[in-house]
Amino acid sequence: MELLISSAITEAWFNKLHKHLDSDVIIVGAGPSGLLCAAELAARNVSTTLFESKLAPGGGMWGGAMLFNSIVIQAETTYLLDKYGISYQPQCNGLFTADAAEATSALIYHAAHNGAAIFTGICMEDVLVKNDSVCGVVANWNPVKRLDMHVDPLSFSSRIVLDATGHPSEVVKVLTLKNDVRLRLPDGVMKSECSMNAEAGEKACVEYTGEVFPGLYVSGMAACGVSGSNRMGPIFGGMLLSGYKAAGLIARALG
Ligand code: 48H
Repeated sequence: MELLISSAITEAWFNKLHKHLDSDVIIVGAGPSGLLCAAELAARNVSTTLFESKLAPGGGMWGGAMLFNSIVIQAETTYLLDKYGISYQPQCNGLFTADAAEATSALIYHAAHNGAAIFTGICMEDVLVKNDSVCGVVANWNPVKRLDMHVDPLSFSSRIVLDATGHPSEVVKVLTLKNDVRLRLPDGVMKSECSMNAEAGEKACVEYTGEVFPGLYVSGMAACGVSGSNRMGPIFGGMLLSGYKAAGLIARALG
């Protein structure tokens, strides 16, 4: 019995890996914007691979604010909660709250159920750049990175990569550190995130969601970060709208 269990797990996992060595889209980071984008793309039969460095997908949505695990969303975002079966309660001034555990687990479930392949514990450490275009990522086990083990990574190709790594904007950071590139951003360079301003940050997060370099898109806090926009605190409407917008742009680009 034990060996049958081991065999079933390794066969299923390596089948998933082989199927996703090459995909239409690689999403790096399974926070709310990456998960929403993955769920939307997979629902359109786009082959979607999601790498998350932590054990659990969900990013910053589990924790709400200061570990008070409720999230806030605006009235104009509730249609996305309805679409993904997440319940919410009205508060004041057009704001709503949702349970962080329900909201996060719903996004994870729909991304996986719609067909996105979610790989956890795997960390993007570099990008593939060919013909002046990003065409995949280089990844390794997160524990290997953390233990600073000298182990070479594996490469994964895709037509499009989405940086959904949140505050650190890891994919754009590594692209600009290792390559002499100009980004499709004001001044052509990556900026740093600015201090808290909820209204401005929510607007910028959606506005700057898009392609920053051929083959490389940004969403969520990464879109705020690279554009030098404000953070917005524990309001998640912008993250969901950003993931939704990224999926629409990417689906259109794939044709
Ligand atoms: C693989 C990686 C890597 C890597 C990071 O931070 P997230 O939740 O991302 P968003 O942008 O969808 O949501 C942001 C939101 O949670 C938030 O932080 C807000 C609203 N802050 C406002 C404020 O003022 O503070 O998720 C990103 C995910 C995480 O799970 C990381 O573990 C993962 O990306 N990640 N995965 N390879 N190199 N780097």
